[in-house]
Amino acid sequence: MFDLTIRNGRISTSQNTFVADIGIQGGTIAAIGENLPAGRRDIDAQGLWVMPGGIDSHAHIEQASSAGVMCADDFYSATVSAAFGGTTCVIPFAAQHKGQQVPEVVAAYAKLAAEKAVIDYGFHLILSEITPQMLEQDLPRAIAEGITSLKVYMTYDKLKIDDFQMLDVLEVAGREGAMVMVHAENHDVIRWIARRLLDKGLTAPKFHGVAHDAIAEIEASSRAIHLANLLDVPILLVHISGPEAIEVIRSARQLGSKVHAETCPQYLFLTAEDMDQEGLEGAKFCCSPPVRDKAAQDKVWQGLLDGTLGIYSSDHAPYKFDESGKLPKGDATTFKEMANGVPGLELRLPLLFSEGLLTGRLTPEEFVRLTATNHAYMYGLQKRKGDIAVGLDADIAIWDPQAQRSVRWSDLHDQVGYTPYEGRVVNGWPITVISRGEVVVENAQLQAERGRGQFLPCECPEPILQAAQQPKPSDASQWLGLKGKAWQQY
Ligand code: DUC
Ligand code: ZN
Ligand code: ZN
Ligand code: ZN
Repeated sequence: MFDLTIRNGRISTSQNTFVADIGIQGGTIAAIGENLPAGRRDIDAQGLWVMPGGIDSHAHIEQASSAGVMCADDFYSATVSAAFGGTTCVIPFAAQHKGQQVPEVVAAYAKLAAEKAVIDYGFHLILSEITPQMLEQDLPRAIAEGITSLKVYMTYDKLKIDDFQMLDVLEVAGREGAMVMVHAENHDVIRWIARRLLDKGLTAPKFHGVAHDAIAEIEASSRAIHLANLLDVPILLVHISGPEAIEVIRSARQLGSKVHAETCPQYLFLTAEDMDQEGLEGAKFCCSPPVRDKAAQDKVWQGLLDGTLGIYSSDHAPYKFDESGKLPKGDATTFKEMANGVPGLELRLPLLFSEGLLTGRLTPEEFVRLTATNHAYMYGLQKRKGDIAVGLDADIAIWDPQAQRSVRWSDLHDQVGYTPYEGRVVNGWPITVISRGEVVVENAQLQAERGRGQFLPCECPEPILQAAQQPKPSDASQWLGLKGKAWQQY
């Protein structure tokens, strides 16, 4: 007898879609088939869509920004919010601020998450101060202990690393088996445009978008790709916002670069017009890179469809719309001082389900890969998570495709105080959410205890393993410097 049987749902995996039952035993999927034996509990999923729970591999939780602004969500509210939106696994950041040592940073985040998370989680590390101790000891150890992804920034005064440091990080990552995630924007381009705008008294939120010109994103993306090429290691460019960077990535991939890329709901569902509002209201829509225009949205959809953008994460960056968050100087806050980022943990899946899946833009399998499977492979969790298959954790979201909701922040479960998607109508909603075989959300109620979520040590990311097995770069790659590296002989 199973612990739980889900009956007659329309199951979508990363590979196909079919009607069947799922038998769950001991937290994992024990059987998929027709007329399975009863469970201690049976869930009737007739007419409902049964999909893997989402993996959100980019979320800032209980993290202080480099400017010292605290996230509104802790590991409890963030993971509750995620669960209500059909996400059953998150990979937030353990963020090093300058002066901190990696082991203490990891221990502090691990403790917070262990006490509060209601769904399973891994971690990435954010590196802001690259030291010999970090490169020689702390990173190899963290990677061996299951933190196999490292985020670095090319912008922000207190986070930015230089190219020399990036090469050091890339070398360690390549050797030890970690993925380097890059926030690619050219710091000086942004600073230079911003100074010009501020000198003219142009301080409104919409000028954030003007300052973060797409050139900043293309230049830094290209530079990051070339630095990775020097060492022939994979990288992941996070939160790609528009066509220019997508084109850079697409052509680099064609020429043999091992570059992977992520985008987020804001780049599909918001535009620069949202930032252009009375007073400081537009700050609710400010993130970095900024949202662009309608034409850019179309290109981002294309990038998802053609595989250039393989990862769809929220980049949940939950800052309240007040002096504790977005507006450190109250009404006098300029675009340069606003905390950057938008919330999205709960709505990431419903938005894509409504606008991608139900509109026919994405197949169910594409939806599954973009929201779960690709994340699992990217971060070395595919033996546990990311699909519906026998032996995997029973992390499942059961969707009602007929449900319709008008989004209101007051119905969500984060602590941010607003949502940039207020009033938007979404079709389809995850009505029952299961984590390791336990129902955690049902009838719009949370059924999970604080702290039930488990830490997931991540294995070596699949793209790193693949890169190690790839044949030598082709002739076409020659101009990228992928062939014949003289310096490597020495
Ligand atoms: N980068 C992120 O990854 N998230 C929020 C803001 C930022 O700059
Ligand atoms: Zn970033
Ligand atoms: Zn800015
Ligand atoms: Zn982020």
